[in-house]
Amino acid sequence: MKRALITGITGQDGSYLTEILLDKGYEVHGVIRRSSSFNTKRIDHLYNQEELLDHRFFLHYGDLVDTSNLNRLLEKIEPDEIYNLAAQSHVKVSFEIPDYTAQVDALGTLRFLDAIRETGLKSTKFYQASTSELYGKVQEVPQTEKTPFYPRSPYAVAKLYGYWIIVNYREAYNIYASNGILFNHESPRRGETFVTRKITRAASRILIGTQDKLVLGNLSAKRDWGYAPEYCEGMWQILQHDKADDFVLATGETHTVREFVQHTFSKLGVELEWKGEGAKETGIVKSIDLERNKKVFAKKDLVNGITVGDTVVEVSPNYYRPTEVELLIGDSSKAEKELGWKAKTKFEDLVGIMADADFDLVARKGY
Ligand code: NAP
Ligand code: F7E
Repeated sequence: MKRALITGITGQDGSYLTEILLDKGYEVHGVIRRSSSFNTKRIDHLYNQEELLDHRFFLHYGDLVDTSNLNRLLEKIEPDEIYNLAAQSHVKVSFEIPDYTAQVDALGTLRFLDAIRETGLKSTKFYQASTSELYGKVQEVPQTEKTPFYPRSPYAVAKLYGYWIIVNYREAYNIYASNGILFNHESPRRGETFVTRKITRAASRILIGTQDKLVLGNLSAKRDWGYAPEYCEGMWQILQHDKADDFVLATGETHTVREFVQHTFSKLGVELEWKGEGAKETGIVKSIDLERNKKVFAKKDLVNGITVGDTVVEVSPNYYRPTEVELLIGDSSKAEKELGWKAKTKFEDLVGIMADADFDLVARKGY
């Protein structure tokens, strides 16, 4: 039985990857941080399954800033595969805590690689969660494995170190270490402060009447958004390749934040019109299809939070970033050719999955 060690197991990707690896018959070990409140809600459902009783799913306390802890974990578990997903992953927050972001996202990767080297676990394969944020102020459209990097945030600069230390340890010490350069991937498990989830959650709450407005930053930023479970399967495929290498995973389509908002409301039966520009831009309710909501949700009376003419979207410069990444669109032909990986879920379907899940959650629980 193969043994995998996942850092960041309590995050969006960690939870999907755990399901995928348990399904494939792996023994899965996850690193969790000590927290003053529960931080395992994305993996709690796995506790009730046979895997735990089967002794195939284990959690260990740890932190990427604690070198001796990482060494101990490696010695104890001797994993065949390591997926390093742990990170301070919020780009805007990285401007507030740049030192901590570098400690975790850059040096955390180094600590792990060094632990592999020191424990002599040379056959262990290592996956590094690299990111399309490396391209930042893009030097080429679309972005491939060969596009030069130009990071635009402390997060991206820290991840740039992570990327290159992987390449260096691969070349210097012959460690099997690969970078997955993943473009944005989303799901109903996405953290609530990332823009997609913020939008689908807010739109649901606005319809039901528990929130007045959705306040966002740069509506014109463009992202290549895919569906997270497919990208987590891609992580596994990257480590099954005969040699360690770096791969872009992306959909090849790009959309603005504004389009994400428009499609979310539309999916929930509300058409918006946009007025003004920049920080004065607003999204106003043009029409509400109550019949459609009645059919889809069978909960017509729930959708009573808005009327035609209401301003439901506003812009606040508080959400602008000191340096922004304006456009991302990836080309994952290499992954398709060498791994057989291709994104399947289209933008509108992704919006639909997330909007439905959040509407359902808000309707049932009110948040
Ligand atoms: P996420 O939901 O923010 O999860 C981050 C995980 O890292 C959480 O489990 C978190 O633990 C853990 N963590 C944070 N700091 C840690 C530390 N010091 N020591 C140990 N664990 C720590 O992120 P995600 O969306 O799943 O992304 C997974 C990885 O892929 C991240 O490295 C991210 O930077 C990268 N990435 C993400 C995307 C994307 O679009 N999602 C794209 C490219 C790359 P808590 O639960 O305790 O906070
Ligand atoms: O922002 C704009 C914002 O925070 C997307 C992380 O997983 O993907 C993620 O990073 C865009 C940006 O994701 C708001 O300015 C507008 O242009 O959802 P986000 P991100 O910065 O792309 C990459 C690949 C990672 O690696 C990261 O770990 O949306 N935007 N208004 C906003 N963004 C947020 N968060 N909140 C707003 O109100």
